[in-house]
Amino acid sequence: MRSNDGTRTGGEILIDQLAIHGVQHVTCVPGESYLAALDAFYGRDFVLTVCRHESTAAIMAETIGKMTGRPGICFVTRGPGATNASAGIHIARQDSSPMIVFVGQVARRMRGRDAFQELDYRAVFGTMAKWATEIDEPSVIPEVVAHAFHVACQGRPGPVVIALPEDMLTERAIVPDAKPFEPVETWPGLTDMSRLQKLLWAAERPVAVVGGSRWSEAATATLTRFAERFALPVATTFRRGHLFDAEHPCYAGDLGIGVNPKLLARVKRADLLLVVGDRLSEVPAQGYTLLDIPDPQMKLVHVLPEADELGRVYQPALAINASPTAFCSALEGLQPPNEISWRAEVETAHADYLAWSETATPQPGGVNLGEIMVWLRGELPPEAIITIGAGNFTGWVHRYYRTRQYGTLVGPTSGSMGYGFPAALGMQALHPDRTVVCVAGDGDFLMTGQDFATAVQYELPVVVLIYDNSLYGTIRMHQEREYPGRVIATQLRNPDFAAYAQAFGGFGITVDKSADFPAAFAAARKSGKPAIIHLKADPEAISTFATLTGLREKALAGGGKNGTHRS
Ligand SMILES: Cc1ncc(C[n+]2csc(CCOP(=O)(O)OP(=O)(O)O)c2C)c(N)n1
Ligand SMILES: [Mg+2]
Repeated sequence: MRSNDGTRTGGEILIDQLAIHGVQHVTCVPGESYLAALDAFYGRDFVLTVCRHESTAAIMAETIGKMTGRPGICFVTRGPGATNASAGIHIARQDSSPMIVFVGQVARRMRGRDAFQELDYRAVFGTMAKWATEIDEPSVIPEVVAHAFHVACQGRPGPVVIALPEDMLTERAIVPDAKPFEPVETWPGLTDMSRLQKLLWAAERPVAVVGGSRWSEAATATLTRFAERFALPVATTFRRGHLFDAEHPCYAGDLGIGVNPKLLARVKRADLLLVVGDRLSEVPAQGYTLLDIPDPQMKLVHVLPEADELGRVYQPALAINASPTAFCSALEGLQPPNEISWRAEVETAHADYLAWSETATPQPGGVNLGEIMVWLRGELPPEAIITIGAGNFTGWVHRYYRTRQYGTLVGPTSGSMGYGFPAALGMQALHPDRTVVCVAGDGDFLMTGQDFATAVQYELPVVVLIYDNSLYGTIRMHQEREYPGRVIATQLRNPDFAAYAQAFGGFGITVDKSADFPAAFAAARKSGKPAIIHLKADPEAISTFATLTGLREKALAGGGKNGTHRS
């Protein structure tokens, strides 16, 4: 109950700040450590989702941060709540997503005694989060929270952890609110853009690569116009496929795991590489083999919103410290040469992509996830959202699904299993009217699958496809390559996932032939409920281009590494 003497509790001041900064969605698992903050949500206009596990709450918040560019907000209890949430905090760090995690803390006078569920959050999250802090006085809440929004969003975005001592949340204070936070774009200089223009005019085989965060629908539209004007082949980096329309004539493909060899060759032999928004970290850089380090073989133009990241691994010919949205606006001022000598290249690049993703490769067993992806891409509208976690099953999504719109492919660049399902919940909460399809592995799904209960509770009608190969398939693949025939700790005995969905109050159906998928999908959508389609796959179908037996035989014959997916 609010007092009328001008004072507010720490909890009330905090929740008022969240409203002021424009927060709409909050996820949580409750705890007695932050009851006063929870109480301050009572009767307020937030969409508050209570989850069954803090990893779900944190990943949902990370997804909301990733796709809106404003921090996703998550509340968890001290100790075990915080450590459970750490999966999402690590993802937000690696994926450069803005997020703020509020964590309960023991009362101030008890700190340092190893009190019940006590943790030193600055120490525990000091290297994992972008910033970890604790609020000692309710009077500084507006200042610390405004700063947290700034830190989470500026430069390279990331997670902030804020610990809230229990007695601080109930203490009263008189303090003015902070002003609403607005993210600041970092603009490229005129000299940067004229140097880029010169480099483009001198180029013979330029390629653009886009990835990272801090994008927007408007920025991707501007980038597309730039690509059209310059006839530039554009590739997207690992799990950032939503940044460029896959059906656009300038799209060159996905620079992730299991990459099209023709795309790899094209990027390697480019004489000018324009990398926008992405660090070109280990996975898109193909285990750091794509570009010579530190001095790349081609002229590299690296555009990132954080000066510290520029030159960290690669020495660019031109480093531009700018956020993708600001940089793309500035691209409107560049002029293409009168004659674009590389025009035929863009056509070949797109043709290579189409050929690579056109038809699913044949696979052992009745279910071919490639065929299902090909069907879905013809069936789903461009605004439908696909979410994924980590595992070999994602290879079929990356290769055969064609993302056409900003914000419609959500996956962990950090390769964290268990991501896709909470991401689907986050995206469905953000976009109640869109179709949201989560493609999960059998191992992947059960890392956060208890929150199917959350989907049912909030009537979030996501459709989950579980690719059940009864394996931690990715690891089995590596096992067969490195230790052929010595199978250990990678076999899974799974539940009946259709019955699982039904037991929770959702819709469940089993499919063991690709041809039965369209009817199953239609039934799932028609049910209007959260749904699981249990895809019974043949374990032999280990990736888009290998079988388990094939891998084993090759390794036994001393054929060396086969080089497929990592996670
Ligand atoms: C949280 C987490 N734990 C472990 C791993 C290591 N790992 C990567 S892929 C994988 C197996 C994935 O199995 P599944 O979801 O069934 O997909 P599959 O590879 O069989 O298609 C494992 C254990 C990881 N990436 N993330
Ligand atoms: Mg599996």
